[in-house]
Amino acid sequence: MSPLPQHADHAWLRPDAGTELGSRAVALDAAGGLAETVRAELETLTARHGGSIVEPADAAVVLTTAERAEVSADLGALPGEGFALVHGGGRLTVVGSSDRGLLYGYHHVRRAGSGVLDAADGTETHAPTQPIRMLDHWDNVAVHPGMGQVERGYAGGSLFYDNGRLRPNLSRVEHYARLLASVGINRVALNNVNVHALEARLLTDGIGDVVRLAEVFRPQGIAVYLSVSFNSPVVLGGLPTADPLDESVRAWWAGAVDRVYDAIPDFGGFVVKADSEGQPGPFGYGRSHADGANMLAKPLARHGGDVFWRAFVYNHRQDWRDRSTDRARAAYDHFAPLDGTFDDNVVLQVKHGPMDFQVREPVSPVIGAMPTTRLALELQVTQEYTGQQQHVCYLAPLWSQVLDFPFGDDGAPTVGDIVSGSDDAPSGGVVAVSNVGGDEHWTGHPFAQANLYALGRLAWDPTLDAATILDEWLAETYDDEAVREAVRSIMTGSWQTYERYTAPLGVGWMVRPGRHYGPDVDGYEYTPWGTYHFADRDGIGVDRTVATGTGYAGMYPEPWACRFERPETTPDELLLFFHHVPYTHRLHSGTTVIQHIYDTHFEGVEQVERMVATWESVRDRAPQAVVERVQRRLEEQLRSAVEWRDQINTYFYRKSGIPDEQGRTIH
Ligand code: GCW
Repeated sequence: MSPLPQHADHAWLRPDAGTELGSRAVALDAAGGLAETVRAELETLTARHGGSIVEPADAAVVLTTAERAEVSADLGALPGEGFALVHGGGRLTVVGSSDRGLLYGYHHVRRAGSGVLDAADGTETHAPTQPIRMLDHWDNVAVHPGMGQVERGYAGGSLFYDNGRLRPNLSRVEHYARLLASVGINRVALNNVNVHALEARLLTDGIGDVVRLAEVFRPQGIAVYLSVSFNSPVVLGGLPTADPLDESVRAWWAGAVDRVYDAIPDFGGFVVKADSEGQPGPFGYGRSHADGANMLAKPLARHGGDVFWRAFVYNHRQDWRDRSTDRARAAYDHFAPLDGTFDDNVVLQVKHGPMDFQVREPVSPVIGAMPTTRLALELQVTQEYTGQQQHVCYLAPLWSQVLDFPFGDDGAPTVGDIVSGSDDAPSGGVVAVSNVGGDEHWTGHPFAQANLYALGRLAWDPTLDAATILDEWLAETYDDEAVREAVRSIMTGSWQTYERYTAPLGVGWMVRPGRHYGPDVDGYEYTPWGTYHFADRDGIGVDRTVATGTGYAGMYPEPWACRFERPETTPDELLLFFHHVPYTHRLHSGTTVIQHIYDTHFEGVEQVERMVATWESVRDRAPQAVVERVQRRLEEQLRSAVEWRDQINTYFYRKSGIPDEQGRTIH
């Protein structure tokens, strides 16, 4: 058993922050489990900062719920999970729609400080846009050969499990649950969607571990989910089949679900990766994904649970010679025809792009094609393809761009609107793969904490600005203004910096196969994974047009289908995703594709050099453990960026024979 380091790093819940609220006379008038959580938070905060907990009549700040609130303002019906801030009568009253809304209101006021505490008389209400704000953990109970314990985990082992068992001491999970609640996360899935033999048993004889984790997450308003194997009736139940239309299979699932709810009455439900990358699924029995998902949905519905069914289904045994198969089409081809056939408690969980969390992809067309299905947007906080928490890469601008994408002309519903639900399809919400682990800084790179923070804030309100979220996180995480300024300058634009020195113009991949770190331009080119760039001596890119390519561009509604069909109307950053063009093709920016490749790769490295210098300038001011960790990671980022620059530039120089206009060194 390897004990976890205790959390000297509290991430954005620094004990010395929250002074404004913590130094006042505060009252709590509310009942319910989450109100008790708020009470414990207030006791700690006021004890630390010299405030006190008093009767409501004596309080400067009263925290209460709608049913008890004594305020003159007419609050109407507060939205579920929402809260109102009522300034009047010489005090601030924080009114939660329920104890859950109160918990979120508490964190809002703690975070905002005097700007909110001392605001002028008046009332404002806050509520999440997305009712579903969920993190998926890709944690395995045991360490798996070649993959480590957490699949695509870059922050040490699992926070939950060690050496094949649940950790006896869950105090770090308690702090993690607080961190999540403070940014509004309300659901977590506890185990990897690739469900191995030991992990499959969490559903049955391992349920005791799930009970214990549910006890830790419950006080923070977070429901727990399990990833389950579609073949559970076979591997756990000993049945000869897992056919979703077989009565004995349905009965097995009904019994399994009932037993889970006996143990955990507020259990959230299941996450399922089926018929994908070797996981079993309904195709194995000649059934559709709606048959599979609905079979699980029925027994869960009796208890109020949901199925999150993943749309990440594609052929990973493709023949690279076959130009008619396009992995980008797969989720749409499989799922769009099933619109309207899923049960009400099935949420189809769709990755934000059609491929796989590349640094730049178009938005998945599935999200615009299933108006009567509950859709969740799946994002990846863990930086699998964006530097693996060795590189600084602040992802909120990428996520904002996805959430703001309109499926139609300006004014059409955006991705954020669609997943927040409609009358035809209630919310599916925002689901993201977590980036935490047992690491003393939680996320490997201390600055990667900002991505987790931003994910919660954007799920709560997709219209929040990435720069504002960064400022909030900085204010909560570092107390020194010079450090904040340095980190702000390092992180702002870091997503584009990463894009500059890696694969160009939306073409994606070019990473080392399997590990997905570092450059390998042709690493995936002749593999079965369906991830090709087709570079030859004349040009590069994937022809996904309707006219001459795979037809993928036609899966979008107008104006996008027409725009993506022609290089002239495709945004530069996605050019090579949609088109195969000559190296001499001129971009909207005025430069040629080949010169763009050279320029961005030199610039990207220069930007990382500036990051290193900026961090050096505050090395005496930030916490020492953070200084050293960040410095080591920046050194690795610079080494890796140089490697990317040189391999990419050399590769394309050799292919094209076209020299750099500026005559810089290309090897
Ligand atoms: O990006 C790929 C990863 C796999 C992952 C898969 C998925 C959990 O490389 O490690 O498996 O996506 O999302 O299911």
